[in-house]
Amino acid sequence: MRTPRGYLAFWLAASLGLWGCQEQPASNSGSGQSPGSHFVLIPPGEPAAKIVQAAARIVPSPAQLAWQEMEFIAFAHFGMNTFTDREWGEGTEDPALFNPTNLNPRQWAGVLKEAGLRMLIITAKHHDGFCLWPSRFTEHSVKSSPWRGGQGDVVREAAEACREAGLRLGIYLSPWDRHEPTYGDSPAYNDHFRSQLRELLTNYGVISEVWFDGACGEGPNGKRQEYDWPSYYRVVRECQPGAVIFGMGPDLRWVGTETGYGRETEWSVVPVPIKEGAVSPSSSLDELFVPGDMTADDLGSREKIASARALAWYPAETDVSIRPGWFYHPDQDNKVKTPPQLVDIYFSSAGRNGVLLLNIPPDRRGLIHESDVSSLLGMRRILDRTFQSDLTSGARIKASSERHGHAASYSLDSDRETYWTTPENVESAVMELALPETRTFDVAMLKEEVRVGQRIEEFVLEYWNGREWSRFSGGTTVGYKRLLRFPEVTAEKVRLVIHRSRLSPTLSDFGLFKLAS
Ligand code: FUL
Repeated sequence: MRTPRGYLAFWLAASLGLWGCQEQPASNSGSGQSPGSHFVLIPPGEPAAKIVQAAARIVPSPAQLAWQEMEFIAFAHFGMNTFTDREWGEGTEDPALFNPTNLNPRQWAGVLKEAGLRMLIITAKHHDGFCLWPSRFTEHSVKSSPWRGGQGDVVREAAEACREAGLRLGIYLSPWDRHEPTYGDSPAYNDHFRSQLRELLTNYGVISEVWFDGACGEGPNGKRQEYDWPSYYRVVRECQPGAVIFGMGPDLRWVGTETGYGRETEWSVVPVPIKEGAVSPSSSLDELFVPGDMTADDLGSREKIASARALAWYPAETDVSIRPGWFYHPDQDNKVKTPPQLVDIYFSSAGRNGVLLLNIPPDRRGLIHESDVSSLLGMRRILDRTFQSDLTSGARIKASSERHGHAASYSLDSDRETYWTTPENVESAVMELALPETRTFDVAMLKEEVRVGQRIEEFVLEYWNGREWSRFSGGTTVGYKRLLRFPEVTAEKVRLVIHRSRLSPTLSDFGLFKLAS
């Protein structure tokens, strides 16, 4: 943690014009190596054009990039509610009710892996306070249940199963706790919460995501707990420097709905809420961040960033359940989302610059139910068949301009290290693709090289119909991955027209596909 240098230095430097959109150190994983930073403070009075340039240079931290590259991850809501048929428990449930008959996280991991999901986030403690691991700090846990004679640990079994299957592990630890007696006595509960967090982050190997839910249903006469968020972040950074903090934390934001559908325009660089008043320029985002509402439609347009006090790489995670509820309910066995519904959600989340977090709640046996398995595998078959052959293979590509060392052809190769871009300040471009023969497609994939920032603001896809260029798709943002679906196009020539971008557009991947059924 860097020591604040005081506010005076900031105002002095800013008023002398010495300090324009200065880049701040990444607050996690000591990411001094990245070419840019994932957070900048904007000095008061900064011209709009300079803010746009600063935004274009913001990049993900290494932990954020690793998270983004997973694309599709799983939630497992499992706990007391599984056995009481509820969504929000009261905290007064008898631990004796928790008794899965055949708990097998290896089955979960096997299914998730086969379905192409890369991480499992487990609800170690939901709002009812019942802990899936034998916490030293409460009796309200698996150790007071009959399951495995009180010797069981669901988090450990899940951690081992994930490690064996090559999946990452994340934990959900609900800040709102309806069982814990200290909840509402702020300092005491903050201590309790940090202790539980530390237990989970030190005893179960590598944890890649920590999920801080903002939900609290206490109501006007309920308990009031002031969470000491910065102190929670410090525990995460200390114990798991490679982890990202979701929701009430500064690394990942909630997309804003629980439908699985992200925004058409999804900026990963957005104004972030920070403490009121003057701030020291040497503060990290962890020190300044104040959890706030990030659910508006427009978060990152030029208009929005023009009035920002701070900008950060703060990408969207899109959560949704495979069933109507977050927890397993037997009467929802026939309401599991179908493979086409899951594919539609994938296109509208992972295909809109987000990471899809799909909840698959284990049942009372402690297994992923057969209906869910069949939907997941059906979805995977459609996605695999759709993306197995890229119809741009063998194509020639040329760009209206390219920067030295960043040829247009780099957007077609499979090398993840290479990308196309224009010289700085060339903010529009045309990329023309000549396919080796006439081909039919109805899906396009675009990817920006987010390791240098997110830049594209408006684009159109066109094909040559023999007489003129004709539009078949288009959009605003691209980001890490943009998937577009459109009525079938049969053509030999296709072009991407980037009408507007920040600084200089980049493209690391350009693909065309035929949707499988
Ligand atoms: C919400 C919670 O209240 C739900 O129970 C669920 O855990 C969902 C993912 O987040 O805020």
